[in-house]
Amino acid sequence: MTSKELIALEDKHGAHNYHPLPVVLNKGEGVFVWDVEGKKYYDFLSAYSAVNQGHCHPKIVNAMTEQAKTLSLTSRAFHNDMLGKYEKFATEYFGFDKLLPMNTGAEAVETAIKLCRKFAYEVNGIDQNEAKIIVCENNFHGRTTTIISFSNDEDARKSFGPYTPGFIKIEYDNLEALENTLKNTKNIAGFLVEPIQGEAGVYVPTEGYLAKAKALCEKYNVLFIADEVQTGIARTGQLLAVDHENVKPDILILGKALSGGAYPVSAVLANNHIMNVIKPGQHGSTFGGNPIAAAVAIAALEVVKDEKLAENAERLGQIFRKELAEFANENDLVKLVRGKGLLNAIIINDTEDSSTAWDICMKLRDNGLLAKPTHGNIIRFAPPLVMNEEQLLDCVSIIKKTILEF
Ligand code: IF1
Repeated sequence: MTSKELIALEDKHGAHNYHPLPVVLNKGEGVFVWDVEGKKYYDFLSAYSAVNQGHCHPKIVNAMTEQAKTLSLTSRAFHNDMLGKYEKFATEYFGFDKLLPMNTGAEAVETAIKLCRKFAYEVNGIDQNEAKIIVCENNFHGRTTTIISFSNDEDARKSFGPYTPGFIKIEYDNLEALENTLKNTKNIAGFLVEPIQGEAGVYVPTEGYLAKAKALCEKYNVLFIADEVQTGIARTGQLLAVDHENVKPDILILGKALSGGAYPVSAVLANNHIMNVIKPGQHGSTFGGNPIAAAVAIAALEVVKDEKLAENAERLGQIFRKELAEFANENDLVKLVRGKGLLNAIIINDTEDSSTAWDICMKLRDNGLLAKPTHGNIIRFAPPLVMNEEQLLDCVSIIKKTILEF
C-alpha cells in the first residue's frame, strides 16, 4: 500500500487524537528511518526522545527477542528471574535503593504522585486527603485524568473534568514563587518538575534553578520529584538532566529511552525511607516489571554507557547550537535556538497560530529530515544520540537549506 492509502486507512478506522506529519514509516536503523516508498530520512524527533539509542539497536533487539522466546510475562503474582537482576542493575546505575517498575511515562508519574502522597500521610503526618503537590505552569507529565487535571493546555484538559484536586500551579523557573508557596501553604507534600520543559518548547530554566529548588524542598521538608521521562537517559548531555546541577531527586521518574524505544518501560526510583511506604496490594500493573521489559532495559542502559551517549549528546549539542545560533543571527525567520545536549528547539519568527513551523517541517521532510512543530512556532530537534558529527553537520545543512527556501 502507498503512504496515501495507509494514511486514509488510519483516518477512517482510527480515533483522530493525533495530527501526524504525513509520512508513513516502515523501517528504522540507527539515526535513519524509511517510508513505505523507500525514501530515507534522518529522524530528528527520536519518538520524543525514546529512541536515544537509535532505531533497532542490535543489542537491544537481541535482548528483546531472546527474552521473548524464553518468557514474556508472569504478572507479579509470581516472581520471574529477570526482575530482580534488572532492579539491582538499574538502582546501582542511577544510585537509588529501590525501583518500582511500570510501563508508560504517565503511569510512572501517577506512581510518583501516589508515593509522594502516601509518604506525606504516613511519615510526615499530614492529615488524610489534605496533601498538596506543587507543579509548574506549562507542564507536560502525561494524559491520565489526574495528570491533565494540573495541565494548563486547553486541548489536553478541556471537557475531561471533573479534575483531581491537590495540585498547586506556580510559574516554572521562578524560585520566589516556589519559596512563597512552600512558606505560605499548609500540607505541601512534593514539588513535581521537568528539569527542562519539553512540550512547552524545550524551555531550559535559569542555571541553578534546579539546585536551588531542591534546597528549598529540603528546607521545607517537601519531596523533590523529577520527571526525567523526556530529559533522562543521556538526552541532555548527562545521564540525567538534574546531573547538570548535581541534584539528587527524592523521587526520579523515567520512561521512554529506558527501553531505547523498543518496548514500553517506565520506572520510579527512590530510597528505602520513601519507597517502603508502598506495601503489597497498594500499587502495580499487569505488565510492569515483566521479563522482556527487564531484559530490554538492562540492554538499553548498557548501550548508553558503552557508547558514551551522554558525552556524544553534549559534544554534538554544542556544535548544533553554535551552527544554528550563527544562522539565526543572519536569518530573520529563525529567532533563536535553545536547548541542552541533543534536546533543542528553534523558535520561528512568526505568530503562534501561523503555519510557518509546520510548513518548514513539511519541507524538511521533502529534504530528508523528520521533525515536528510544538506550540505553533517552535520546532523541536532531538535526533538519536548515536549520531556522529558528519551526520549532524549534514543535518545542519539540510535545516539551513530548507529554511532559506522560505
Ligand atoms: C504524546 C510532548 C514530548 C513527558 C514527560 C511524562 C510523559 C511525557 C516529561 C508521559 C510524554 C510525550 C507524549 C507524546 C508527546 C510527548 C511530548 F510533546 F507532549 F511533550 F515528548 F515532548 N513526562 N511526552 O514528556 O509519557 O505516558 O506518553 O509514555 O504523543 O502525547 P507517556
